[in-house]
Amino acid sequence: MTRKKETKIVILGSYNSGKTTTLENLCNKKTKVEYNGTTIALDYGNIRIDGEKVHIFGSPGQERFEFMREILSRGLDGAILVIDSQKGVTSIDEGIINNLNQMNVPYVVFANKQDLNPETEFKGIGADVNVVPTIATECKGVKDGLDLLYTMIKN
Ligand SMILES: Nc1nc2c(ncn2[C@@H]2O[C@H](COP(=O)(O)OP(=O)(O)OP(=O)(O)O)[C@@H](O)[C@H]2O)c(=O)[nH]1
Ligand SMILES: [Mg+2]
Repeated sequence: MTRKKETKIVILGSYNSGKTTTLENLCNKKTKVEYNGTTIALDYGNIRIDGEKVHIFGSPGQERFEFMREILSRGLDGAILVIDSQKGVTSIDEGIINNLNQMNVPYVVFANKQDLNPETEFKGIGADVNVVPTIATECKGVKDGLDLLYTMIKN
């Protein structure tokens, strides 16, 4: 019996950019492993889109967890890069973008914390990349952004 292919999406981005908050707003059932409010292993949740199961993994943002980002990114179908719009693109984000481009994986950028700084154009993000303005704490933009990524993965 062949198992139906399920989709794997990973949420990446720098420390404190809003990855866990984004995942919490996208998924009904979720698990997170945090210490003092920062992700130390992973977040996990799932959601159904068009009847198909989509697994969403949230990565830790701290630099020392590079190994965890690498493990979580194995076999991914698509990625969400969450950027703190106040801080812009960090060196960690640049590394993530390079990896995603090399792996030829579809991704969207969430320009998060729009309530603090309504900036959506960032140095280091190609003009061909979809940038979605989000306020994860208010659940604004995140579902539309996920739908956009899902469409990119399926096409
Ligand atoms: N004002 C504002 N605060 C936000 C927004 N999204 C997240 N935050 C806050 O930013 C802080 C970090 O959010 P998290 O979701 O834990 O960020 P993270 O990227 O998972 O952080 P790490 O796991 O440590 O890398 C929390 O205090 C959130 O409430 C937003 O859109 N606007
Ligand atoms: Mg987190």
